[in-house]
Amino acid sequence: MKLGPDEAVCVLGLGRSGKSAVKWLRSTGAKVTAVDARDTPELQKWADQLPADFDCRLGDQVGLTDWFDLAVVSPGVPLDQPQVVGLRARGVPVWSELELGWSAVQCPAIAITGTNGKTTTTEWVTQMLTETGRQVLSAGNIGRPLCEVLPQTRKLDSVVLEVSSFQLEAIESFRASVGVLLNLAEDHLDRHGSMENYIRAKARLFENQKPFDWAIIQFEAWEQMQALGVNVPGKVITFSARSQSADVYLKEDRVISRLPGAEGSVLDLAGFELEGMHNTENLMAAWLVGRAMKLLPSEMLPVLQTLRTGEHRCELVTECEGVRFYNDSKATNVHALESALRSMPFAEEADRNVWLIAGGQGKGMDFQTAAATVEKRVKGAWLIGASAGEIQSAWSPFAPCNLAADLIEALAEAGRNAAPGDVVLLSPACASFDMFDSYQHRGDQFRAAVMEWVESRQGD
Ligand code: UMA
Repeated sequence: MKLGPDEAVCVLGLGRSGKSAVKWLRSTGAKVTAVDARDTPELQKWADQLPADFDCRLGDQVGLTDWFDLAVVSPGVPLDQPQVVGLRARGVPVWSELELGWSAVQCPAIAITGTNGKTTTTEWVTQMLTETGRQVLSAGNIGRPLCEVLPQTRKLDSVVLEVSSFQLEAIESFRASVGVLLNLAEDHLDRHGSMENYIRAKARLFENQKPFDWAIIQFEAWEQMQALGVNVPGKVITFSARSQSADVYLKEDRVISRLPGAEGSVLDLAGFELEGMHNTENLMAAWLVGRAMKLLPSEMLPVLQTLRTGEHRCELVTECEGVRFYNDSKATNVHALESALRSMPFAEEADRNVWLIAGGQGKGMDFQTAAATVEKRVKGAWLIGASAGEIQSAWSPFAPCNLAADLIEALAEAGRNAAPGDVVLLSPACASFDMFDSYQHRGDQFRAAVMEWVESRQGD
C-alpha cells in the first residue's frame, strides 16, 4: 500500500514511535488521529502544541469508530488489544511504525534482530560502515524510531535498523537487503503467547527478501526456524560460536569461514578485547554484514578490533578491595543473564564467585532454564521487584537466594558479603518498568549506588 496525501490515519500509542509517526504523517498531509490510553499532563502538553484541528484522543475509554485508511501501532501496543482488534475487524490495515517508515525510506536497510545482542551489533555495524567511509545511520528499537530519520535517508548508503519482534509483527512489505538474526531464546512470552509465535514474529524479518538479499542467521536459530518450516527466500549464511556445522564458526581462538572466496581463518580473537561467546557471535555477524556490503577484510579488521561493548552491558563499574562490580542492566531476559554469568571473570580458588542482583518485571519466561548456570557461578543472589518471589522459587535449590526491598539494599548486601576475587553483578533477567523508567535508568542508579557504597567503605 502506498500512502497518499489526505489519507485518514490513526496512530496508536504516543511514546517515541507514535510521536515521530504523527510528525511524519502530518508532514505528508495525512489527516492524523492520535490515540493513547494514558491521559497525562505531558501528553496533553504535547497535543496542545499541535494545531487546533489536530485530533488527539487520550484515555483508556476513547472510541475509534470512525473510518481510517490506515492504523499505525507503536511497538508497545499488542495486536490483540481491543482497539487494534476492532480496527482490523473493520478492514483497516494495521502497520507497525517500522512499516510506516519503510513506506517512505529512501535507501536500503540492514536490519538486525535477535533476543540478545541486537543493540550492540547494530552499534558495531554502524561504526564499522561509518569508519570505512559509508554514509549510514542507526535507527529502530535502538531508541530512534525510523520515522524520526526519514528525511535523512535520501543521503544514506544504508540505514542500520535494530528491529524487535513487536515491530516485525505488523509489517507488510518491509524488506532488509541484509537481515541478521543473532539468536532466539525465551523473551516477551507474555506478549507473544508461545515460543513458536515469538520465533515466527522474528522470522518475518526475512519473508520479503529477494533471492539476492542476505539472511545472516545464527546456526542454532536457523535450526529452530527450520523446525517450524519457516521459508527464507534470501541467501542464507549461518554462524555460530558453538557449532562447527555453521558456515562461519569458532575453532579455538579463531573464526573460521567455509564461505566461497573466504575459506579459512578470518579473525583471530587474540586481537580483540571482547568477552564471552555472545560477543564472538555478535562479532561474526558484524563481519558477515561487512562482507555482504562488499567491505574488504583489510578495511574491516582495524575497525572491528576497536569494538567494545556499550554501557549497561557487562560494564565494569569499579573495583574495590579486590571485588569487581558489573552493571549488566541491559540483560532483560534469562538468556542474557546466562551469557553474563558465563562471561564473568573467575576467582582463582572457585568458579562460584558471583553475587548476583536480579529481578524486576518478568515477561512470562521460565527462570528455571538458568538453574545450571546459576548453580555453577552464583555464590548468592539478592532478588528485587515484582518477579523476586518467582525467581527465588526457581533458583533456591541451586544457590542461596534472598529477597531485598530495592536495588540499594541488594547492592549493600551483595557488597558486604563479597570477598576479594568475587564479582557483584547486576543482571536482572527482567524488564525494569516495575521500579525504573528504563534499563538505562536502572543501570545509572546501580552505578551511582556502587560509587556511593565504595566511597562509604573508603571512609570507614
Ligand atoms: N499504549 C497505548 N495502548 C496500549 C499500550 C500502550 O496507548 O495498549 C501507549 C502507552 O500509554 C505509551 C505508548 O503506548 O504512551 C508507549 O509506546 P511504546 O511502548 O511502543 O514506546 P516507544 O516510546 O514508542 O518505544 C518503542 C520501543 N518500546 C517497546 O518496544 C516496548 C522502544 O524499545 C524503542 O526504542 C522505541 O520504540 C523506538 O523505536 C524499547 C524496548 O524495550 C527499548 N524494546 C523491547 C526490547 O528491546 O526487548 C522490544
